[in-house]
Amino acid sequence: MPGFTFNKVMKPTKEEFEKRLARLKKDHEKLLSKKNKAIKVACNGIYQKYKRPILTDAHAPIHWRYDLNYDTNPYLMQRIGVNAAFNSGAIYLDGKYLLAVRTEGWDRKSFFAIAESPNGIDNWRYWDHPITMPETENPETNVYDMRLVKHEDGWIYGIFCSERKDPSATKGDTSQATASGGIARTKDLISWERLPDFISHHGQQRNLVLHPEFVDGKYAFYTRPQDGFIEVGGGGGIGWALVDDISKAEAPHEKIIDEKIYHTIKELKNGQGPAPIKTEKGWLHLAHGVRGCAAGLRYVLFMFMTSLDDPSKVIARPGGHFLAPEGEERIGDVSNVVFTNGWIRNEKDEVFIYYGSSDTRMHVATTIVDQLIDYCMNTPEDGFRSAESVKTINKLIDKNMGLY
Ligand code: M1P
Repeated sequence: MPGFTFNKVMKPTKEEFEKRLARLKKDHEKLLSKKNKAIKVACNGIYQKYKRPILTDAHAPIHWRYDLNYDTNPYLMQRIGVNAAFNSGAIYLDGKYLLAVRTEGWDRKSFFAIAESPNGIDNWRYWDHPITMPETENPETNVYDMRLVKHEDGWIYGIFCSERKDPSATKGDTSQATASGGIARTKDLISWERLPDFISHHGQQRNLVLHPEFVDGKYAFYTRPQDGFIEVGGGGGIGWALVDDISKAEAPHEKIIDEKIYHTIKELKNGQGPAPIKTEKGWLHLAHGVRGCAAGLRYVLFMFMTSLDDPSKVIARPGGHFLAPEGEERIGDVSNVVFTNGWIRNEKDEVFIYYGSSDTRMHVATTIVDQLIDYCMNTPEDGFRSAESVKTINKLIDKNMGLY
C-alpha cells in the first residue's frame, strides 16, 4: 500500500494492523464511490462510453480477500486474490441495476457474484457472498458468462457456460475441454435451482441464450453451433432451437439465424450477447463477432434486429461493428476483446450496455431504445466487397451535397 510500511523486521503490532486495515477500507470505499463520467469527445452519437471501468479486480470486497483477524493474519496479507471482473449478465429488478459478474480468481476459476448499483453507472457494490451455484451430477471445472433472463414463465434464468476437461482428450493433453450450456433458475438471485445442462447435437455450446418469451408454446434458445454440418449457412453461427421442456432441454435441430462470413467482423466466430430487447419495431439483438489477425483474435460487438412475429427471422443487419475495443479496453489478460452478455432497458427506455474488455474489467455504455432501432434500420448493410463500401459512402456523400 503506498505511503504505509510496517516495521521491517518485527511482526506488526495490533495497532499497526488496525491502522493498515483502516487505510485499506478507506481506499476501497474511495474506489467504489467514485463518480463515473461520460466521455464527451469522439462520441459516435450512437451511445455514450464512460471514462472509467465500472468494475475491476480491485472492486472485490475486502472480506472476500483478506483474513481480517489479527491473530491469524497479523501481516494483513491477501489470502485469496481476484484477478478480473468481466463478462457480466444484467437484470433490472425493483429499480436496481444488478450484474451477475464473471469474477475470476487468482486460481483462474470463474464464479458468479451479484453487484448492485443505484444508477447503472457507478457505485457498484457486491452482495456479501458470491453465488453458490448448485452442481449437476457431473461437476464442471469452470463456469462463466451468465446471461440473466426474466422469462415469461415467472422464473429468472441464469444461462452460462459450464466447462469440463474433455474425457476423450489424449493422455498428456491438459487443455482439451468441453463447453455445455448450464441452466439454473431463481426468484431472488440468491437461491438457485440447477437444471440439467442443455443438450446440443452440434458440439461446444458457449453463448447459449434463452429468449425471454415462449415461441409456439416452447422455450426458445439462441445457440452457437460453429461446425460445418448445420442445415443453413454451412459454416455455423448464431443458431436457434426450440425446446419443449426446460428441465430436460435438448435441441435435436438448430438452424442458423446469423452466419459467419468471410472478411467480415464475424469471419471466425459469432455469438448472441444478452437476451434480445423487445421493441415495437422488432427484437433488438446485441452479439459479438470474432476475426483473426496478426495480433490474434479481435472481438467486437455488432447488432441485428429480428421480427416480432418470428424472432428467428432477421429484419435488419447493420454492417460492421457497433462497439470495438478502444484505448485501455484493448489491453488485458486477453487483449483486443470486447464481449457482452448483459444489457438493461429501464422504464424510461434508456439502455445500459454492459461489456467486458480484454477479459479483465467491466464497462458501461448508455443509449436509448429509439436510437438503437434507428441504428439497426438505417446503418447500411455490409456489401462484402471494397467496391460496395465505396458505393455506400458515395451514396451518403451525394445525399449530403450542399449540407456541409
Ligand atoms: O477470450 C475472449 C472470449 O472467449 C470466449 O468467447 P467465444 O467462445 O465466443 O470465443 C469466452 O471465453 C469469453 O468469456 C471470452 O471473453
